[in-house]
Amino acid sequence: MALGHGKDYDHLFKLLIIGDSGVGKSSLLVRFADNTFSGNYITTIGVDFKIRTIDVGGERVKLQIWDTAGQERFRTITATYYRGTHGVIVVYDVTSGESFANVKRWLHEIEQNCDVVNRILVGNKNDDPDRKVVLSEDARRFAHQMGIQLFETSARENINVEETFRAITQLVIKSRKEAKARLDNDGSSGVHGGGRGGHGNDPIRLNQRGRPSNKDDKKRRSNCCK
Ligand SMILES: Nc1nc2c(ncn2[C@@H]2O[C@H](COP(=O)(O)OP(=O)(O)OP(=O)(O)O)[C@@H](O)[C@H]2O)c(=O)[nH]1
Ligand SMILES: [Mg+2]
Repeated sequence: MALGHGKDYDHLFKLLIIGDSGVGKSSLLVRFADNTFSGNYITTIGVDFKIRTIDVGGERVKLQIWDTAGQERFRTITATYYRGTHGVIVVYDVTSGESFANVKRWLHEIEQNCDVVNRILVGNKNDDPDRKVVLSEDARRFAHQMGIQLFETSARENINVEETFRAITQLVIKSRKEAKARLDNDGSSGVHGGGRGGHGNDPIRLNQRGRPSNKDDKKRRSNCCK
């Protein structure tokens, strides 16, 4: 294991959990970090975070996981927590069609705050078939359209929670390796004029219209890490 400079991990990633109020964001985090569950509902005020270190492919990954408030009145606060985020977990409640319909809104919020970021979709409370209203098939189709992986979980029954956090962590590791490979490539080809580690080898960013993005775009979307 290559642990550098007294650190007890190889990677430190910041993850963010978003979604409507009451879908079970805090419950998923508590299940993942402390392996507990409470049926009591204590709505999150502002933001909270927990840390857990996991082993992925022989590497120690320290996850700093931020749990945001779903309530509308906290929206202006939580937007600032996108800064430095590597991966976002968007949660809906499989027993609430409204929370599923609002996923589009949450994905839009990510777009507003991040240039490129890893995302994963989670349908929580998947533990009572009688109460389930968001069909797996519909959710799968939507996730496919959006190019996101879908996990149906239960924080209460501890179903798929570990798998969800591992999947987003693996996505982050993969995209970081790809970004590093791209940088190394650019550096050695000299296409951008700068040497390795110089300022001239930044890749040109394209906006949604395929044009080089201007400073305003960068400013608006520079909150997340790739
Ligand atoms: N049946 C079931 N209930 C759950 C599950 N996860 C959470 N709940 C319940 O749903 C309620 C809301 O859960 P929270 O985790 O507080 O929801 P939240 O998304 O953090 O809500 P905000 O902090 O208001 O945004 C609580 O009463 C939980 O016990 C689950 O997997 N299954
Ligand atoms: Mg909460």
